[in-house]
Amino acid sequence: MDVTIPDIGDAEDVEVIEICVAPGDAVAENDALIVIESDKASMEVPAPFTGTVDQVLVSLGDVVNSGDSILRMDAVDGEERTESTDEAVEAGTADGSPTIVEPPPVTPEIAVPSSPAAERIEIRVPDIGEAENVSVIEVAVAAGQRVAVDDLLVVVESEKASMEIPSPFAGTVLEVAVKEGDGVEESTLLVVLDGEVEAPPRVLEPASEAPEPASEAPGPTAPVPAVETPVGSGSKVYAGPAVRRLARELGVDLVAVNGSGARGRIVKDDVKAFVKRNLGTPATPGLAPMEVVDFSRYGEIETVPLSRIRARGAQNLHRSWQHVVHVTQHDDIDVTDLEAFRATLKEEASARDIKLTPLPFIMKACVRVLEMHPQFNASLDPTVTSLIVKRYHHIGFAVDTEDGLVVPVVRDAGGKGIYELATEIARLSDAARSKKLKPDEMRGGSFTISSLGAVGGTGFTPIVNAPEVAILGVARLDTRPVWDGTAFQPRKVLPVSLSYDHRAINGAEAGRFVVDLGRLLGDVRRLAL
Ligand code: CAO
Repeated sequence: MDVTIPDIGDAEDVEVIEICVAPGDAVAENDALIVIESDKASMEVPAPFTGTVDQVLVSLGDVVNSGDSILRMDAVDGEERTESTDEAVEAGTADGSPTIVEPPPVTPEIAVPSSPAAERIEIRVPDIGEAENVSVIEVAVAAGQRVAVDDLLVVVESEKASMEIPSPFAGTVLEVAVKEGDGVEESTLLVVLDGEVEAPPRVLEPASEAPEPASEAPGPTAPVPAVETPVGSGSKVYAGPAVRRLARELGVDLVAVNGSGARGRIVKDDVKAFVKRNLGTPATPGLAPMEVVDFSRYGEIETVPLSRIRARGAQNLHRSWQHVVHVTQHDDIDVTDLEAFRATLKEEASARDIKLTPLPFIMKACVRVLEMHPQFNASLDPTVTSLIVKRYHHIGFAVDTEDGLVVPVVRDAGGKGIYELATEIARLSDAARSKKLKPDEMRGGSFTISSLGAVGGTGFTPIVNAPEVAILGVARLDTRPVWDGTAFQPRKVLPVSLSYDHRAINGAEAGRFVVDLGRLLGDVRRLAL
């Protein structure tokens, strides 16, 4: 029997983003067969009956519509079926027909007093169609926490779809009215905000009645069912309900899992691979817990919740710190000639609307040194028995944003010229600061640079961005007296600090890396060789 795409409402040309079965697979009624995604929702198409998959008729990325056949199944329960799946859906028969969760409407339920200066804003569960057994699976905020527009507040989930409810306004959370596990329904109060309602919100009424937004200024967005809008926090989880369920069963925090699906979506295999990897990792001896101190005994205190980016960053840094055997190699590089060259380019660069800082030169030089020392452009396999050397050079760089540290990645940095690198660095750091980075723009790095050059300092110990094996820290360049054998000369000196995983790299190799980097940055004509 053909299984078809059921009625998906107004959605058209939806994409197949996950195929959960293969020919020969035995499936139980309601097991997910494929996952489709429109711009508003992702939906699982479940098996209409227990049986065996005979043939899969669609591929990843295919575009489908209501009524399209997606696969062929043999029923094993011996039940004679006379109606087509489509007919069953149209007739609205519950038994055996594929069920979907309609994409919820795009209007968050917000009760705002009419005055634009209104402060108390109630965020409620929006219309969730016929979804049943909806519960809160994640509460992302706490009372007292400051939130920005679009920051995640709560994730609710039915049996078939999960929906993220973002904040429609910037403000402070006054009250969180639900906790994880609470059952909710349409209009259940979730969060009360002390909102900064400066401009008329973009969506307060159903779309058809809403006035056109006056500008492109960011406004509140709708709850996003089953998917996150990749706004660049990198901290939200982009996964469907079945994957969330599996993760919960296995005790996996999806925040730590990298998605390999379309647009970085986490699929079941990612969760399984994550579990496998962690099982293969030698156990770290337990740490004695930190003493819990009541600081208020010693004076006035204020508890400031960490943003999700900071909280996630803290976890990642701690994980890297625990797993990586860190050593840091410091050096001072004479960049007098580079700085003179950069000065001659200033005008030309600004005519191209480019701000030419030392960073693109450093990035270019790093790629050349990584080509000479490929073991730095690598990752250890989870069992620490081999080194996975990458033939590509995607260079991450730390960007300091209001919400915390974000590491966008410049793809194929070696193939780009200095101006192109400068443009890409500026584009990615702007996107990071305006929370517009796409998840894919933060993935796949093979080496990272952390530059505090604009800030100051004479050196620091960067933490390796595991599973990479090395990171270059760059401090502020300064004019110093350098002895040339007969006299002190004023030279521009750039302090660098290379942290590396000593399990993958020896100290002598790291020494040679910084010496070669110094040679290239000391005479950038060598970059052309
Ligand atoms: N020494 C002296 N001056 C430097 C310098 C250095 N090493 N690096 C940059 N500068 C100067 C630039 O030339 C620029 O000066 P002008 O405005 O006069 O041209 C100024 O500092 C500001 O540079 P920038 O920060 O705008 O640009 P950048 O290319 O150097 O860096 C970025 C971009 C995104 C890396 C940076 O803005 C940033 O966020 N850095 C912080 C990274 C961080 O937090 N790292 C720590 C993470 S923990 O490991």
